[in-house]
Amino acid sequence: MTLRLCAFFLFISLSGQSLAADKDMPCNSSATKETVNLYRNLKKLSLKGFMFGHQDDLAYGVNWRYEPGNSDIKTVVGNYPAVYGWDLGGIELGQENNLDGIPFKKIKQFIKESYERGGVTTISWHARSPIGAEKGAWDTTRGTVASILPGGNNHELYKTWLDKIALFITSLKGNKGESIPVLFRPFHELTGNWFWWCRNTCSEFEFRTLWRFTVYYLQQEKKLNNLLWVYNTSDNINTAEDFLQRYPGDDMVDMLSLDAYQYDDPQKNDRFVTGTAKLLTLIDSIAQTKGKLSAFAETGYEAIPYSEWWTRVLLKAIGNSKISYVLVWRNHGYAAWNQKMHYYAPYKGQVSADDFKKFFDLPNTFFGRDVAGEKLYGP
Ligand code: BMA
Repeated sequence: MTLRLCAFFLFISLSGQSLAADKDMPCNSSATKETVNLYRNLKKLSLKGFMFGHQDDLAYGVNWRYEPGNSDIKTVVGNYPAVYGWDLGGIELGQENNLDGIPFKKIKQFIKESYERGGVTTISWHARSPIGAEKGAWDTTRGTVASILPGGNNHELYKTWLDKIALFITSLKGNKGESIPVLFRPFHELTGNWFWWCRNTCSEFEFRTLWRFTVYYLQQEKKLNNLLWVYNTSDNINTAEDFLQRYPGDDMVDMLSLDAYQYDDPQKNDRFVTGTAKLLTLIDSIAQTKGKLSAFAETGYEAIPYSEWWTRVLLKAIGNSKISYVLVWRNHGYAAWNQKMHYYAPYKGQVSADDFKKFFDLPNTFFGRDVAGEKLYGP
């Protein structure tokens, strides 16, 4: 066994329960000041309401791309979202652009810009499968996870991926040189059956080891102390046991979260509202017991054809759960691959724009101006 491998096993057996017992601290006891502050402030903020987030908000929207200062959300409510989602898929290959074509250099700029305004950054990672490359993250060949774990054929390759992630995250610095805190949500929708890390492709033990190795490597080897770790399932679960089946441990998670999309017509049935409300209540209660944060990490109704979706559907689905934020997916615009519009946030003139304004005006929905006032990175 190499020295590094020993260090990993030592780390995973020693880390944990005693450190994680302090509910005022993120799971990384060496987290930077700003990261600890963010963690504590998000807990306080979640008692008053939830933040609104949008994926790729500053990069493009419906009918525009890379216009400095632009944001579809801003065209509707005159304000930016509070949370900005980005994806690092493609960084592992050394690509210049992520899987949706955004240059990583621009993502870095957008993160700095939004952080300086007081916004919150969350990062997901649609990493390409090391085995079924042509399907990208959406390959479900069994054994992929096993191949990148310590001792696996692709383990060294996986470490080079993490090196690239670390280089990017380390480069995120505020004006004073401080590291910008990031809500990091790797291996998302883990209870699904569409990504190479989903539950149909690896055992519970393999998934937990993947998570724990990733935390170990980024934290101990790469010294990243600006990450809050976000555990995320899709909505094909029913119970706390389902949600926690692959949970890597309280010592390696800061936030518990759900992804759930509206697919059917909300005016014909309320499945999305009732199903999501039930799961968010469940996840929120698990988070409260564990002293963790919770979030509705991805949602949306593609092209939002129902004009009152924000107040009559999303708001009800969230109910009284104490989530930190809800984030809707990206505003790609026209999607040539399936010949329809692919967007989840309103833009000026979109049919749900007026309803979104009502949602924005509520005292418990937080946008850019609200989080700027909250000073989430300060004591
Ligand atoms: C999906 C779609 C894809 C995109 C992927 C990762 O939901 O938006 O077009 O590549 O997310 O961002």
